Amino acid sequence: MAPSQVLRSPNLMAFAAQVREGLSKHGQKELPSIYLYDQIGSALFEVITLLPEYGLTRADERLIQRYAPDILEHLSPSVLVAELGSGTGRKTRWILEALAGREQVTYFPIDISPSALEKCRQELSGLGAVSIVGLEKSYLEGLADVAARRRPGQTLLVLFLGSTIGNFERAAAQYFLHEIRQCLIPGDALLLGTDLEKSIPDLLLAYDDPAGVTRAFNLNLLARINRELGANFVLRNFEHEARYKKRDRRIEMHLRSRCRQTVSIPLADFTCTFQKGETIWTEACHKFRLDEIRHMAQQAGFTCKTQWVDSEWAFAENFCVAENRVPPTA
Ligand code: AVI
Repeated sequence: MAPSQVLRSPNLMAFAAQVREGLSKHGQKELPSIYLYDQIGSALFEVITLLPEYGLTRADERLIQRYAPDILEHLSPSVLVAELGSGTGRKTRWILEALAGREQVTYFPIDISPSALEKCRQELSGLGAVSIVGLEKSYLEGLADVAARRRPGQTLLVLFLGSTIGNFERAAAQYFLHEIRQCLIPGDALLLGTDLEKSIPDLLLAYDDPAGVTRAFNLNLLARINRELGANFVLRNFEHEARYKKRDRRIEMHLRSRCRQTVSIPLADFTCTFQKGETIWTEACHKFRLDEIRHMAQQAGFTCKTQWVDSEWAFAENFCVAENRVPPTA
């Protein structure tokens, strides 16, 4: 792509600006984790969800499959379902099937990626009583859009699955829940998937699997910068590292420079030097405690009515209902 064309693409400009900002930080260099999920990164993430060491997604799906009827019991008839991040639709199917057994349902997957929305539509297209309306928007813009479409008497069920909330800093996660609540009315519901604290060796294996899929997922971020911003990262000069930060109760993914090296990123108009051993922090995956989630929900104006916990992999599905009062943000 010629530079003049590139300048006309706001997404690419934002990507270039954030790469430049993150890599010019003094101290810890960073890259935003959202950029892990291009077409190749999303495909690699799908493989991660199948790895025996990464039990998170299977736990999420088991809980949804098992408790979909209980979720329904909490919801009055006439439900609109909005999902933040469309995923593959595999887990959502259980909820939609259960709802479709009692009423016509409209499902709004919300995702900035058109290809993710298309995949989700393909996966769920066979469900008779479900209309799928994909919204190519940010989570909160999409949710505000769904809220504006609701008719009187309709209840909104928001799905935020897969512990994506864990990829936010804790304060940002709290703020985000509050923002979700602002789009809802009392009685609306949020189903929130959260990965729980577990043994550190298990966590390290989940994020540094022996088959090297997570390694490829992490390194693809540099490959993406090469592809889209014309950079010259030599992937072999970086190694994947997963660390557990006890104080923050999170896994951090890093890319460690194996040598002193200089990389140029033409479309970000930037050259970056790495020392041997220096890392780029690419993702944070926070782990939660059950009481902490109840507290976060309450601070955001929800009551956590039920928490279902998987018996094989410590993961919780939290069913939260919007309260009458929205507390002010801290
Ligand atoms: C998407 N997200 C919930 C995953 C996680 O576990 O935090 C992303 C991931 N990164 C490496 N493996 C999985």
